[in-house]
Amino acid sequence: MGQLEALIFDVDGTLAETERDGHRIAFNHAFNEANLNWQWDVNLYGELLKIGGGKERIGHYIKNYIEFEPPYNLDEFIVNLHQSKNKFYQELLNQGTISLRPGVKNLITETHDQGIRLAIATTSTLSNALALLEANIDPNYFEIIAAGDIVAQKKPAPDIYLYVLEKLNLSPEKCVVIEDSEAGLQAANQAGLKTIITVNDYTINHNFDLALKVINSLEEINLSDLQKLIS
Ligand code: XBP
Ligand code: MG
Repeated sequence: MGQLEALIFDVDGTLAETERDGHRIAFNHAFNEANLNWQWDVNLYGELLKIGGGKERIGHYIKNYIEFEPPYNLDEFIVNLHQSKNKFYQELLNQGTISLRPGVKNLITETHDQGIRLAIATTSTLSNALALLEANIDPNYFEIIAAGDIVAQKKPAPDIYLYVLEKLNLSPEKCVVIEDSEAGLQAANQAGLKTIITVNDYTINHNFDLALKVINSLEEINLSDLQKLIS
């Protein structure tokens, strides 16, 4: 019989719908500010989301979608563009335009109040993940906030989940992951973790065969359901 000791949350798409009206808009602002005539519309952004990580996503776009000569070193150019995008993204969050998905706050609060440990495992940049939390919920609820470049390889590689497990000093069967995407599910699965999927518009057609359960929002589940699912 397994006993739930920690809940590990993905960020983008899971805690909040940050992509379409958050990161995407911020990327477009950054392109505009850099005098680039690139525009990522909702459909194109859905395709680009296959690549996790903002810097990696810009690099993938430059390589596969357009003809482009960077004005200086490409890696530096991408880092600068990504920093500008993150500034716009955090401005959006500070304006309070992006709230948590239904059921998220209740589940996190319940978990915290029951003394079960909480962690974050995200592909996003740490400052972006923190800005989302700070605008919506106490970041101190999370014992570990593992983000972005802290590991060598982003999701679907398992690195970020293995890192969290190491920091929590727990074996995977004591934990449940909450994710929204196939890449996130693959990452968690390869780390030996059981995963609940909360789908959104961008991920509804992903393959979730490996998930413990697929739901439309965290309103459909509570802590005792999660405890039963892993016992
Ligand atoms: C989602 C991502 C991120 C965001 C953009 O991560 O792939 O890259 O789209 O954030 P997750 P950054 O679902 O694992 O939270 O620009 O900060 O990378
Ligand atoms: Mg996600």
